[in-house]
Amino acid sequence: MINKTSSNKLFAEALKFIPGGVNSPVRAFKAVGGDPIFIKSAKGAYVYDEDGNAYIELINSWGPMILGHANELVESVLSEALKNSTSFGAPSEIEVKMARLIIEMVPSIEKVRMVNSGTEATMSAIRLARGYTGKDKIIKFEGCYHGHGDSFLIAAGSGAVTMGTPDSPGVTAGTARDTLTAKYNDLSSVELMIKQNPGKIAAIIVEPVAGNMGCIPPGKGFLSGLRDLCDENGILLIFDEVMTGFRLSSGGAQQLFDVNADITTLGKIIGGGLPVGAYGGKKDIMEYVSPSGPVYQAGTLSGNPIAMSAGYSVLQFLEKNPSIYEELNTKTAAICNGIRRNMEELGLHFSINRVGSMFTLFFNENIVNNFEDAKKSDLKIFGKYFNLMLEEGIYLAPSQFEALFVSNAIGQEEINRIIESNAVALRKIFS
Ligand code: KE4
Repeated sequence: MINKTSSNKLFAEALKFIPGGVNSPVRAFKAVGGDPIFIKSAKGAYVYDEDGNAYIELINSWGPMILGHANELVESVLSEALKNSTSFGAPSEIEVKMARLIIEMVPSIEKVRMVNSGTEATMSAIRLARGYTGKDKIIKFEGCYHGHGDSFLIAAGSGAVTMGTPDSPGVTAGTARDTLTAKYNDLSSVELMIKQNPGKIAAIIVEPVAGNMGCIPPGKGFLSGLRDLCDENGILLIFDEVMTGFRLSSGGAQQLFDVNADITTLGKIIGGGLPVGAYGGKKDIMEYVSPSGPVYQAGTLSGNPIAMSAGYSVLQFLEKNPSIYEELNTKTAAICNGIRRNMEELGLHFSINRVGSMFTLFFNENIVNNFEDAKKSDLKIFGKYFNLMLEEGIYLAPSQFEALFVSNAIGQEEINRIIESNAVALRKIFS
């Protein structure tokens, strides 16, 4: 058993002051049992909790830490930036450099606006789509998660489904009425919605690779099919690349699958671990955003120079070292192949979905292609597996409905450790 004395004491304290003791629900370990571990520090591929336990980590702050924790490059850039104060609330050069770099790396983005979280990016993107098209409805997909904006908390994934509140109280019927939910990887469900709502749909928003019902890749022709449906019906296609942007390639999922979005939302990696989101797209659409156009959106800390410095240093590194994606793919494939070998030895046939350096082991013997499939996974076994891996010193996302993220700080030793720990955990559950 792990010594969690200090974490437990801190959690008891946290519960007095913070709802559920955490600042984001999925962190509370509700889906896996037990109290959360409190992280004290992290370096490279490891996190260290308040009781001195070390873990190889596969959350990486839910995606941002693609280079690993406390990366020297990011740290040195930040220490320089901190000397010039932390926020101006006025335009600064680093914001121009950041915008130019994002536009260079993501071809479909011609103009981009920085915000402070993925939620802000997606909320702003659908407001822009509605303002630009003059239409009210949006289509999202069951199990996809686009942050906690009201319009998205309908059949939402990630923490919402983990907590059992995919349709959150507090979202008004009026708001919910304008959000239509289709089935991921099912173009006919989208066609039906479009047919039933002629001329009313402003945008389709999709995770081009779903990460919030566990990792689910787009089926052959799914993304290009959405592109065609949008073109045929005057609907804007929004790729929510908060998770996949700069994770799957330097141009994100749209470069990987060669399908361009009209608006792209970004987050996570572009902040280098600091709070940053962004939305961008074609010039004529983005020109609709205030002050160049009528769609209002603002933010005290948008384009914050410290956050921009961190994010810019990471993106610049990724742009200059595209071989990192090959490395990340190879490392993640090695982990998944090792887990498959372990399962074969035990006669287990659970599904693993992987795209690049995102993957999910589903405790589900069927292929997982959509939210319905994902929800058939055995959550009790997942809870046991999570805690056994934690005891082995491997830190997984505390929910079956999350993707795991590999950082490039992971080396062969960590890959071996993860595979060995997986074998121990599976044996303890199944033999
Ligand atoms: P944030 O507001 O949490 O920065 O971004 C929201 C968001 C938007 N779009 C996608 C595709 C996302 O995955 C997210 C946030 N991801 C979750 C992890 N599945 C954040 C973790 C959490 O909620 O604590």
